Amino acid sequence: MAMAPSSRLGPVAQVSLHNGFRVCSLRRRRHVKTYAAKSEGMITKLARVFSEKAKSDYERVFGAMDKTRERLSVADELFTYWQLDEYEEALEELEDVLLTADFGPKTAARVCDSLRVEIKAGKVSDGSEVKALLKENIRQILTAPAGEGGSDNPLSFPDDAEVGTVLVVGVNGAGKTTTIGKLAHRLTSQGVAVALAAGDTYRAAATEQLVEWGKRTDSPVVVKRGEKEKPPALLYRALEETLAAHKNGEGTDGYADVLVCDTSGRLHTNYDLMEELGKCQSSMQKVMPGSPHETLLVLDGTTGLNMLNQAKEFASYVNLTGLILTKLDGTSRGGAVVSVVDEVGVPVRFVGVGEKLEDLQSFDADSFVDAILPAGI
Ligand SMILES: Nc1nc2c(ncn2[C@@H]2O[C@H](COP(=O)(O)OP(=O)(O)O)[C@@H](O)[C@H]2O)c(=O)[nH]1
Ligand SMILES: [Mg+2]
Repeated sequence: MAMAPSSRLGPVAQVSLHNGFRVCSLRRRRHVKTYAAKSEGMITKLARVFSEKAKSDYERVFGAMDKTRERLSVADELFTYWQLDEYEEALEELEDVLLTADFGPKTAARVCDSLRVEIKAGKVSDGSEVKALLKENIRQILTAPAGEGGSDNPLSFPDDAEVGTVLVVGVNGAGKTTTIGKLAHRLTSQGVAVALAAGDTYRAAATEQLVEWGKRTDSPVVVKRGEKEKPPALLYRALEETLAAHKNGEGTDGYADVLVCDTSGRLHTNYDLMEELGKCQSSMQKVMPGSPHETLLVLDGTTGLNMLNQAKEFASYVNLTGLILTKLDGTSRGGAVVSVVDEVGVPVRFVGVGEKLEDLQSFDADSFVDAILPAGI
């Protein structure tokens, strides 16, 4: 649906002119765009953005998992003195160790049950092999939702999508807005143009926070227009404007390859607000069928197994396509990641490992498993 130019430019220009970053943003973006080959499709661009970061991600994830690794290191004693004829007792102890790192009763039992089956079948003979098997079982849980042959790319959009759309949801304080800032940083610094939508309309400070991230990452921000505009209406307008700007081509105000939408934090137990989230999703669908392409649930890793209830609840209102776990840098409850994926069946796409711009890492199951259970006993 075409928009009158004045309404398309309105809110974006207001914010940017007021903060004096619009002019600078366009100039810099043009520069960045020359770096990303023009013929390069968005999918290829994204694949490059994320694969280039893979190596440094590993070191950061390893560092962030210190506390969880420490908890699980108790299991190394079990593996060191492993005796096949006493495996039942050892498996019970292993289950307890997994519980201390918040693997959750269901997942801890499932992991140990499958070890038991393989031990009984004579597939392992010593502790180091049991540890390797444990790691493989966890890796399988983490990779199962994406399926074999699933995309390695933490964000995927249909090849023919003019603009990729991302809806970010979660409870208050989970880290949504910060994560959006980090994500915008990663994308824009590699030549992917990003626009942000300030869908958290209930608190003025929330919009200011996102506008600040817009400035830092050179991304235009669509903000609430008038007192009455509710999140579903704002996201509708944001997507419409972004599509219109995209049609007009690079250099147009609000031009973006990817639109990332913030939402208000809501308690997963608040029925009305959760319903509204469903409306946010459907208003984006109305503008662009198949949208939002990614609906990412941000979960605060320090809350451990509480994440599980939140994830189940959000999954019943919106079509979650991925999880982002934040604050893993400050927790020894990292095992909860495994239980959330196991029980909710949605893959982890990113992990937050600090408050800085660079502290958002693509999630890789192998690196994660190595970080919580390093090689050697
Ligand atoms: N240590 C750490 N802090 C984080 C991380 N992500 C977000 N935070 C902090 O968590 C707090 C809440 O973040 P915010 O983005 O405002 O949450 P929102 O309410 O979900 O939008 C802020 O103080 C952030 O700096 C992370 O990965 N690690
Ligand atoms: Mg926020």
